[in-house]
Amino acid sequence: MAVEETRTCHESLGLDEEDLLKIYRNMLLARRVDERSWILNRQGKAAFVISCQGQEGCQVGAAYNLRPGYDYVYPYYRDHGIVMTLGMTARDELLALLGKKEDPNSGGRQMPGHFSSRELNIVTASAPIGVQYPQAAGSALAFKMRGEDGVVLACGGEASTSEGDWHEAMNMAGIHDLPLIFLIQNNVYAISVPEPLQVAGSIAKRAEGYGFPGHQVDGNDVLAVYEVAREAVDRARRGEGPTLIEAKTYRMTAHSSDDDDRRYREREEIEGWRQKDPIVRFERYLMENGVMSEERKEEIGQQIKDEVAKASEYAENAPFADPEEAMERVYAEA
Ligand SMILES: Cc1ncc(C[n+]2csc(CCOP(=O)(O)OP(=O)(O)O)c2C)c(N)n1
Ligand SMILES: [Mg+2]
Repeated sequence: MAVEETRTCHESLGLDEEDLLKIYRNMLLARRVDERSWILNRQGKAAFVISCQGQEGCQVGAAYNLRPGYDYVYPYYRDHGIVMTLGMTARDELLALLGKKEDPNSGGRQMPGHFSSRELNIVTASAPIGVQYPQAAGSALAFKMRGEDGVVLACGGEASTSEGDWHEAMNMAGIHDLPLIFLIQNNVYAISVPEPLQVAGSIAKRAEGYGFPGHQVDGNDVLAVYEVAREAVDRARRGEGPTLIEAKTYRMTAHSSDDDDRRYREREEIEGWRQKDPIVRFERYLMENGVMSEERKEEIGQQIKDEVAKASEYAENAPFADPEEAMERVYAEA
């Protein structure tokens, strides 16, 4: 079921040490915010958590290629690593989690994980699986019609490829050579449904039927994802059309804070994937290549811990939105 593990090397990708440490920080920040979110949930402060844990490699690796505020992004609910790479902060994330007035995504109206930012061109998400794809194709068509070199990144899990919307958007992208990148994060489960009961054949190979390239990549190797996404982004900017990326990864937590995954998967299976944790793997890579020492790792870890603690304190003390404002900015005002 797992794709072969890869070892991609940063020099051949033109990434310097500063890039690598930025990528590392983004992955670690996403993980620590996520962990903090579960604590807030267990304390009864956060109603609902939906995690990125295990998927930070494919998220940060892909998003590191984008031009924030220029390219358009249609993330799905696990994409904390993507939105934070684009510029959302731990504070923004935790304000959203707790449904606070200052939440920049929706002022506390949306569920957590339904990202939105005008400045970052993150288009607001709806809860039905797959509806983002045709919208993303529309944005990509707009870039093309205007003759601009922007690209659109649209994300989802493997189960979203079972939706008609995904196929319609793939077809549209293929017909019009749209600057659209589909990043499918195949994390083996759709709530309790395992991949073999969701996907027949290969997701990556489906691209061929729509007339454009599809790649399967080790989604827990951040540099491998960066490389394949860079190729896709360059191709889209050159006006050559879409790419499908299937990143093979694993959902390390339960589906959400409302799910009990002990009912449908073995602890040993999770443990096996923990050995391939994308953050641990990247730490090992950075240390082996002399980019990060043990002391530097401690220092970065502490900085991020402090940043998340501060953000959490701020978000916990921030006021809730006023009930009278609930309908504002939901419907167009006459
Ligand atoms: C159209 C639709 N059907 C069902 C659901 C309920 N639902 C929410 S998440 C989810 C699983 C999606 O799995 P996948 O696409 O693999 O993403 P993952 O959660 O594994 O990251 C389902 C079935 C929904 N939101 N929308
Ligand atoms: Mg899935």
